[in-house]
Amino acid sequence: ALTLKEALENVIPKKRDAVKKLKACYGSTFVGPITISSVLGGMRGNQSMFWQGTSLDPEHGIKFQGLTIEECQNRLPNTGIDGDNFLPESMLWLLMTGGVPTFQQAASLRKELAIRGRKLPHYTEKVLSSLPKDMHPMTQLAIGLASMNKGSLFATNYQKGLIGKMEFWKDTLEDSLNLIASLPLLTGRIYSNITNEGHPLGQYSEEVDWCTNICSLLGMTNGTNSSNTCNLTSQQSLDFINLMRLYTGIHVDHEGGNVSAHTTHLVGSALSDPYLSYSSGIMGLAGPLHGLAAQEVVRFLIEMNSNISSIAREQEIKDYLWKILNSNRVIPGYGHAVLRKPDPRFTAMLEFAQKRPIEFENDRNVLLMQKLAEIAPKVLLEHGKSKNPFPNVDSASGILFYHYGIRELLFFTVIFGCSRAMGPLTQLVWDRILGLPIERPKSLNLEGLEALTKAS
Ligand code: NMX
Ligand code: MLT
Repeated sequence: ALTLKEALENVIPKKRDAVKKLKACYGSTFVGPITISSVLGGMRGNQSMFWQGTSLDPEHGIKFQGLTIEECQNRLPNTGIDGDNFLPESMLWLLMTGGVPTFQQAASLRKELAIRGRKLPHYTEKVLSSLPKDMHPMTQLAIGLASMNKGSLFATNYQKGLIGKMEFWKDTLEDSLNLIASLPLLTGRIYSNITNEGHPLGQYSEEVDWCTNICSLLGMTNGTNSSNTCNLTSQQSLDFINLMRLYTGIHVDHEGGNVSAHTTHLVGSALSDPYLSYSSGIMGLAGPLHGLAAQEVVRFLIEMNSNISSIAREQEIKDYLWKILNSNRVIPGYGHAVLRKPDPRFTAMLEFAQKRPIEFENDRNVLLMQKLAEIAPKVLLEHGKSKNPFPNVDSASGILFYHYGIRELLFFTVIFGCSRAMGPLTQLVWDRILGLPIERPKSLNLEGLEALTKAS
C-alpha cells in the first residue's frame, strides 16, 4: 500500500500546475469586495484566504474535501478494534490527499502514527514536569508543543541551508506527523499533571489507534489504568473511545478563517516550523469565544441546573437565559461567525447521546443540554442580536466528556487541540507544497477609512 507521503507525492504535480495556471492566467480576477464593515467587523465575509482541506457552508456546515460528516461516517474506514466511528487517522489521510483511504492505507497510517508517537522528547518531558499542576492545561499544551521545536527537522534543515523551497514540504510533513503522533502522550502527560501529580494514568501502546491511546492515557480504559481510578464499565470505556473518535474525527478543521487555523497558517507563513505554528494556534483555541467555550458550556449547564427546580420548567430556563443576556453575557455554545443553522457537528454529538438513552437517562446535565437546544434559540431570536441563535460545536461535547468522568473543565479544550492539529497542519504542508508566501495584509487607520468614504 502507498504511504501517506507517497500518496501525497502523486497529487502534488496536478495541484502545483493548477495554482501556477491560476496565478499566470487569472491573477487579476476579483474574488470579492471588502467593505468597511468587514474591516471593522472581524473580516466577516472577506474571502481572502486559501484553504484546501475543508469548506464551510453557512446553511449546511462543514465539508471535508467535499464530504459531509455523514458521508465521512459512511466512507472513511475504521481500522480500530471495535466501534462504529471512523478513525481520525482516516480523516487525516482524506484531508492531506483529497482521497478516501483504503482500509489498508488507513491501517498503515494508524500504525505509522502509533510508532512515531511512542516517546516524547526528554526535554519536553522535563519542561512538562516542571510546570505547576494548576497551570492552565492549554498553556501546558502550548509550552509542550513549542518545546518540541528543538527537534524540528524543518527548522534544523532550513537553518543549515540543506533544503530548497520546493522541498520544504517534506520536512514540514515529517514534523507535522510527529506532532500529531505525539498528542496522545502530551495530552496524557498534561492530564496526569493536573489530576495525578504527574504519575501516568495509563499506558501507551503501538498496537492501538490514536484515540484509544488518548483514552488510555487519560485513565479511561479498563486494564491500562495504573492508578485504578477508572470507574467505567467495559461498555462505558468502549463508548468513551468511540466518543473520542467521533469528537476528534469531526473537529479537525473548520475551513481556514477560524482563530486556531488562521493563526497556525499565519505563523507558519513566516516559515516558523509546525511546532511553533500549531503552538500559536493552540493559544487562540484557548479563548472563550473559540475552543474554551466547551468548558464554559459545562460550567453554565451545571450552574443552571442548580438554579432551576426542574428541566421540565421551560419558563424557569427562559428566565435564567434572560438573566444572562440582560447582564451582557453570552450564552456559551450558541451562535457562530459563519454558520446560520445548527452545527452538524453538534447534531452528531447529540446523536451519540441519543443512541445511548439508558446511559444518559439520569444525567441532568446532558438532559438540560438537549432541552436547551430547543429553548435557547427561541430566546436568542427574541433577544435579536445574534445572527445565529442555534447550538454550535461546543454545546454538547464537554458535557459528554464530563459524564464519563473528565471533571477538569479547562481540560476539554486540550482534547479539541488534539483534533484541530490535523486540519491546520495539513494546510501548512500544502502551504509549503504550493510555495505560498509570508502573509502581510495592508492595514488602514481610521483616517484612511474615512478618506475612502469621501472618495466614494
Ligand atoms: N449569546 C448572546 N449574545 C450573542 C451570542 C450568544 N451566544 N452570539 C452572538 N451574540 C451577540 C454578539 O455578542 C454580538 O453582540 P454585540 O453586537 O453587542 O457585540 C451580536 O450578537 C452579533 O454577533 P454575531 O455576529 O451573531 O456573532 P459573531 O460572529 O460576532 O461571534 C461567536 C460569533 C461564536 C463568537 C458568538 O456567537 C459567541 O460569542 N457565542 C458564544 C460563545 C461560543 O459559543 N463560542 C464558540 C464558537 C465555536 N467555536 O468552537 O469556536
Ligand atoms: C471552529 O470549529 O473553529 C469553530 O466553529 C469556529 C469557527 O469556525 O469560526
